[in-house]
Amino acid sequence: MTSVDALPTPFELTPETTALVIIDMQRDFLLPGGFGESLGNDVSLLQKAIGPLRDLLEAARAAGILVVHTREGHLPDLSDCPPAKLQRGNPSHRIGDPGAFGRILIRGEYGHDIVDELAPVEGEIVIDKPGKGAFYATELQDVLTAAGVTRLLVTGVTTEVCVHTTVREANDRGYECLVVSDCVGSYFPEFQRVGLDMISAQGGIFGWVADSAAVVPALALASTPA
Ligand code: C5J
Repeated sequence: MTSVDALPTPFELTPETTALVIIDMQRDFLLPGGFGESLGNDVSLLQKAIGPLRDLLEAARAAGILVVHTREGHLPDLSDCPPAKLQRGNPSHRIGDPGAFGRILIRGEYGHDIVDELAPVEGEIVIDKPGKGAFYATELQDVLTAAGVTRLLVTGVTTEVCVHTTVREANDRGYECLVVSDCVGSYFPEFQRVGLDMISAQGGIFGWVADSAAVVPALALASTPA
């Protein structure tokens, strides 16, 4: 066991009970010309997370901890998309509409998949989720239980939407979550700052926050045989 220097207190890292969760690092959200940019967002704010996250992913693979990737999206017939979600937002860019990288947020389309830099390798879990939270209508909790995981390193996009929703869901289910601050991204700098502050405020109301410079060496240390 190793301690990560984190807010509001050190976070105990135990590789055998910890998973790296990578939320929605999908082309639709991150690539220039994609869905995210078509809504007027600056995707470079999200792309900043790719480099640190690739390093963290390599460290997690080297440490042998469970790696879980998620993808937000829907079945081609949209039967798993509530009307309230479908009808929300810019009418010319709705879920299922044609986009630069295929139908927007539809499973199997190029834009729905994970960016090349963070592509899952064999043995890693990929959870397809219809909602913002990774626990809602998915097998995530069963997967974590079967693996004996109780502590999550949470990363991905966007900080205030799918990362936050997932951390809140996890917290209510009893998981200890550490959000890796430079491995999450928001289109809105203010939401990034406040979203991270909200995790560790009030004595860690939703969990812990640390940057990858603190987590990566701790992962290496924790997984080195004594
Ligand atoms: C959004 C997400 N922002 N993955 N999805 O709609 O955060």
